[in-house]
Order: sequence, then C-alpha cells, then structure tokens
Amino acid sequence: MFSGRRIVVVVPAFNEAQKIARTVRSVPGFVDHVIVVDDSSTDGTPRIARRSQRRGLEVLSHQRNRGVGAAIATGYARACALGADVTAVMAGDSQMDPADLAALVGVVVSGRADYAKGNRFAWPGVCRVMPLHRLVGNFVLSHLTRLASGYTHLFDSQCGYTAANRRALDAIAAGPVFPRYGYPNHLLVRLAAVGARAVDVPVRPVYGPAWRSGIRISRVLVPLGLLLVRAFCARLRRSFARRLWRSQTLAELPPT
Ligand SMILES: Nc1nc2c(ncn2[C@@H]2O[C@H](COP(=O)(O)OP(=O)(O)O)[C@@H](O)[C@H]2O)c(=O)[nH]1
Ligand SMILES: [Mg+2]
Repeated sequence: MFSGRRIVVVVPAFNEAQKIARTVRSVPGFVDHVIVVDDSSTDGTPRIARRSQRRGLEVLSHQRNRGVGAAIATGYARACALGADVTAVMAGDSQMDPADLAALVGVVVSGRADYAKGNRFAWPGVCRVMPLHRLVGNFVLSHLTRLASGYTHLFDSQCGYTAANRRALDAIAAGPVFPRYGYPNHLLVRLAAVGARAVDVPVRPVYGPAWRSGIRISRVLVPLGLLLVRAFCARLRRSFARRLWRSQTLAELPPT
C-alpha cells in the first residue's frame, strides 16, 4: 500500500533468466502485487521468476510470443481485476531503478496526474550513460510523439517506466495496444485523445556493462512511423472539429 492505495507492478519479461529474480526482489515493499508477464521464454524465465517468492507475486505466460506491448496489456487487465489503484510498469531486465518508483507512483496517488512516465533526459549526465544511438533515436521519436499526441510538455517517449491510475488504464484498454516496441508511443497517443493528464518524472538511466536490447529498429520503424502519422492526422481532425463546433456555437448566439 502507498498512502492507503493498492499498488501493482507489471513486469514484462522475455528471456530474462539472468535478471528476472533480481528485478522481482528489488520491487519496493509498498507494492502489493507483482505480475510478471512472460512471453514463451525459452530460458526458464517464468520458473526462475516464481522461485523469487516475493509477496503478492504472480507469473502469467502467453502461449506464444506476442510482444512487450501485448504483455503489458495482459498485466494491466490482471491489475484491474486485482483492484489496483495505481499500476506501474518495470522492465524485467533491472533497467529501472526501484528507487524512482515512489516518485512515479506518488504523482498519481496525489491526483496530480493520471499517468506518470519516466524521463531519463531530466537526469544529469544522461549523455554519458545512454548509448549515442539511443539518445538520437529517442530524441527524434520524442519529438514525433509530441506532435502526434499533443503532449508537448513530455519527453523521452521511449521510457517504459510508468505509473497509471484506473482512468488511464480504462482509456488504454479501450482498444488493442501496439503489441511490440512502439507501445509507449501508442499509449501516449491514446491517453492524449481522452484528455488524460500525463506528466514526466525524472528517473535514472540504467545501462550496465552487460546491457542488451531486443529492439530491432528496422522492424519497428515502419509500423511505428505509420502509427504516429495516423495519430497526428486524427489529432488535426479533432482540433478542426472542435474549432468548427465553437464557431457554429458562437454564430448561433443572439447578438449582444
Ligand atoms: N513479455 C514480453 N516482454 C518483452 C518482450 N520483448 C521485450 N520484453 C521485455 O521488455 C523489457 C524491455 O525490453 P528491452 O529489449 O530491454 O528494451 P529496451 O530496454 O527499451 O532496450 C525487458 O524486460 C524485456 O524482457 C516480449 O516479446 N514479451
Ligand atoms: Mg532493457
């Protein structure tokens, strides 16, 4: 519990046998439930996760690999069923500092936001820690996601360290989520469309010597680019419809 609220952490994990136990054990004590969502890992990830024996731990497995976005959607659905007030996401590879979780959850619990996400660019020295190609890719995608969503106050769109309240989860669950690595961008676009309040919280970038990533940019680029273009067009349509409605309403008012 955190200020009397039920907190759930969703941990997507694919072939994380080396790191999943450490990740699960590192989740702060105020978290009531930890849901690991495995995706047909071939290295024993779910078995090792179960052995961590953390209080409130559940391990779910997809029958076939469906992607990190789909795994998070599965975790969100389970969190709702468990009556979560706030649901956070932490990667299964220990790349998210547990010390930052209270700040993310706190912003949502206090009612200042429906959705809080990490911003590693707000961390001093990020340029020394994050690999150059990641800095550049993230910079470009963050700007495109700002345009597509209208959340011009947010940055680091690719940071998956997040906390969401029930309103945000309901908005996310309104349709299928981008199943693979473009999911953080898709969630922001969907939340913006319903007027959810989203904020950035500074979090520490973690890139150890054994750092690796499953992202294959060549596979993500086209579908993610299309998603952002479509979202941008939908935002323009919404804004146009709003302006039209406003001008018609003004025209119908009697002259003063
Ligand atoms: N369930 C599930 N988790 C995944 C999948 N792909 C990646 N993940 C997990 O998502 C988290 C982030 O993935 P990673 O490749 O490290 O991305 P990066 O940290 O942004 O470079 C890690 O915990 C992965 O194990 C997947 O297909 N299914
Ligand atoms: Mg990672």
